Amino acid sequence: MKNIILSQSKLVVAAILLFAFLGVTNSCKKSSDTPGANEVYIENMAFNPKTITVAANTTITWTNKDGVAHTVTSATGLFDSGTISNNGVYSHKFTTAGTYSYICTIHPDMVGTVVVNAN
Ligand SMILES: [Cu+2]
Repeated sequence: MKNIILSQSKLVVAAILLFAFLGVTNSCKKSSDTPGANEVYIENMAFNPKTITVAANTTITWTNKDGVAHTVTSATGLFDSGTISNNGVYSHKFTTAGTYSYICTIHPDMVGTVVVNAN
């Protein structure tokens, strides 16, 4: 009888540890934030992904994950976000196939490219 109680309590401990482990791995997944299909994160002074490829008529959304302000500014003047502060977002719909280079005007070393494929 004592052995049964002992093994049951071991089982309970094992179950608690398992749930705790699952909880930890689950929260890790949530915190390792990655941009979605039509999304660019501005983080660590860079555009992520640096090159994004979408179909024509797709709206791309940039989110500034940095503590400092950035811009998303077309090299040809096609689009310009203006200043995007921390957690700010900017969206632009790309209607025409082509390759569009852009920079952050505050940090001109930050460059990105949008490749738009014809539908
Ligand atoms: Cu910047």
